[in-house]
Amino acid sequence: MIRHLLTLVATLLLVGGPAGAAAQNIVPAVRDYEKRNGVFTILTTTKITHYPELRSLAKYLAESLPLSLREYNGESGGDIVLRLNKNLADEEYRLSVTPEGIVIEGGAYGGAFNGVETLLQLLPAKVYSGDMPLPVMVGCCEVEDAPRFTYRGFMLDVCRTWMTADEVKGFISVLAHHKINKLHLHLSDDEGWRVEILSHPELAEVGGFRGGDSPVAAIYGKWGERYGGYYTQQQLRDIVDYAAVRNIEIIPEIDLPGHSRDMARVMPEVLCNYTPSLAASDGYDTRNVLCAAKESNYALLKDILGEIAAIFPSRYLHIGGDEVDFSQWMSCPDCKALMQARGMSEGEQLQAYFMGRVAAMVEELGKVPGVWNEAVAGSRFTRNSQVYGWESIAAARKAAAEGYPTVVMPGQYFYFDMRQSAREDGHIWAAIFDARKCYSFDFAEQGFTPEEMRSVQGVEASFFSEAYISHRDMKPDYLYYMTYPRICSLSEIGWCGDGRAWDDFYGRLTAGHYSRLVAMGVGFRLFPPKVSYADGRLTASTDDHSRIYYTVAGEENGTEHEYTGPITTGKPQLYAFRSRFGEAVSPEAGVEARFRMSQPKVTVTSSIPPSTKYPYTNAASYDGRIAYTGRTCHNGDWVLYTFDEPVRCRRMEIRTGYIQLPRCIFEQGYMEVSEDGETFRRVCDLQNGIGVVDAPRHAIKAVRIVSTKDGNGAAFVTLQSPWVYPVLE
Ligand code: TNX
Repeated sequence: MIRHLLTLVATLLLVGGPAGAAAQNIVPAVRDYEKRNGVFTILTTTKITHYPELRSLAKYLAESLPLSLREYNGESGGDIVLRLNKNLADEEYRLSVTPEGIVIEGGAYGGAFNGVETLLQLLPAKVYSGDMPLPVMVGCCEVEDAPRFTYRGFMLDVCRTWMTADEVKGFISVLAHHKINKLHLHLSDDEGWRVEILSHPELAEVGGFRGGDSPVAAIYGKWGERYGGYYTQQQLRDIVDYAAVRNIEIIPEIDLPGHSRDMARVMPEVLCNYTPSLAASDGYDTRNVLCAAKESNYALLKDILGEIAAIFPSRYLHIGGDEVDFSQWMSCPDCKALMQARGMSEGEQLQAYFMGRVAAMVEELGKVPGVWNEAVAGSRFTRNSQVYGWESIAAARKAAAEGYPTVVMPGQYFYFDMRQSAREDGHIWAAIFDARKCYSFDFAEQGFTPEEMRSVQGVEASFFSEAYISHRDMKPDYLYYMTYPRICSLSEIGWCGDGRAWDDFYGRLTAGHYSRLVAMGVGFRLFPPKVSYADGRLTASTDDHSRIYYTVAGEENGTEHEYTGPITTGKPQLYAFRSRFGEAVSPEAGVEARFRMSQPKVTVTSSIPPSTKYPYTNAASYDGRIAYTGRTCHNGDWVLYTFDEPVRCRRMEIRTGYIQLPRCIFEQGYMEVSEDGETFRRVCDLQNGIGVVDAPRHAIKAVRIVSTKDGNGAAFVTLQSPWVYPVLE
């Protein structure tokens, strides 16, 4: 008994009081939380008592709380009880913690699941690391809660970057803790086909791989090797089951009729009956649109979609419809004849025809077609489809106004492949935004009318993975860094919507939720520390319980020191700060001068003639600081950068390829520097088309990169002006 008491006291000390005190830190926030007096103590002998329909939920809970299960027989004293209550909406739940026990009631499985997730958040964060010490106390409370939207989704692109079934499951498990209930799986795209199709096995067996000996050329990294993978139908069923236990519905997407280059490389007969010239397409094979006039294509899609529908029990089957390039249809004799016969003049109309026929197949399979907003841009093909509004807020509103059930996901708030601040990794086409800006998304402020809101099913964020592939080896946490805590913001918008101020949310995140993410093993992004410099003192601070570290320019190996108080220095630009919390890390922060780049005058010459549109002269004036070569590179080709004046710097990078999407690069090669412009010294091999010289001892007069490989899959190479990091002194 005494031992028992001691353990209790120890647990109490460990978690700093009854765990119910953390209720304010629930993410997403609960609708009603009432604190009551007393605690319930979960002992090793406590049982999880459940309705027969909730057996898999009870097992799920037992993975976090190692308790034995028992089927409900009307008695419940001393237990954690999982029940259904038909008076509640499906995803609604009540959670009651009294000194006698814990009762979770859900309208349906999903409701009970949501209650279980809230219960986990009432426990110490350790519960997420799978070794929860018992006994543990839970503060008494009454919770009543229900989601704002029935659709709280996330889209994962497993095509551009291949993720194994286990990686997908790992990702699902964290989504589930945020009460996200849909995972939209982007299973086909130009660079990969990821689902086994028994009636056409070559789609996955050949099209699941790119590069190497595959007919599918690589565009986004791993250029030189055969790369990829696919899920067997069995693996997908297993993922579906795994997700279902976690109240997540998997919505499969086959992206049609565009984004189908991979399919077209495996089955060239799906293309239009004419061969467009590739000369105008930068060497990138743009023939990625299925011919709309070939009956054989509809037969093929019927086979494919039939199998997809059988694998995924979801109500929805997403058939894509984004970014269709109509130029091939417009030059195809068969498409032209079809358009003429049906009195069409625009590409949109033919797209509506195509999507309409495919949507009808989906409906015949008993499902609701999901489509990207472009699919309904022109003529409407069917009301019975769910529209994913991604291009803009206007596009999402338009679909909603027209009465389509609409999932709202404008890129500038919900595309988590976007950069989180100016100097970090990621795309920029939609915006640069962090979890705070994502959280600020407000339907009313964005002009959604009450009428439009009736069509809004919910929200979805996405992770498109073009850039992931080139970061993954060096940054294993990239996916989680890009998506958390932005998914926390998404989950709250979807769960309880606007009206709660950022400060309240941020308080819950940092005081409670960050620790949960750490216990889940998520390497997420912290907000950067605030840095200021005044009166010779350099100060860094955070308000998220993280620790701050700093490096000093010029110190060997970039040693990290822990920051413990203001640094007295006349050279604040030497210091870079970063905060850390578990595996989580912030981007670097410091005084502005720390990050300034110099732009010395430079002349670019090359063994490759320049493109006429973006020649080497005045490269610096191009948006994105890019010039193009006039052809692809050959083995031995070189580009020479000669500076007007020798450049002293702490680091110089020569980058080929476009920022973040290194496609048109020197795929293999090396970099040389010269102090006099005549004798060159080899300094490194290029990696991902980038060469780096760190801490050069002398001023650099010229740099040269040399290709050691023919071609790069594109018709040219893009060149960025040198990235010159000035000496900090
Ligand atoms: C647009 S979102 C796309 C994707 C890209 C993404 C990159 C959508 C329907 N199409 O093909 O991967 O941007 O952010």
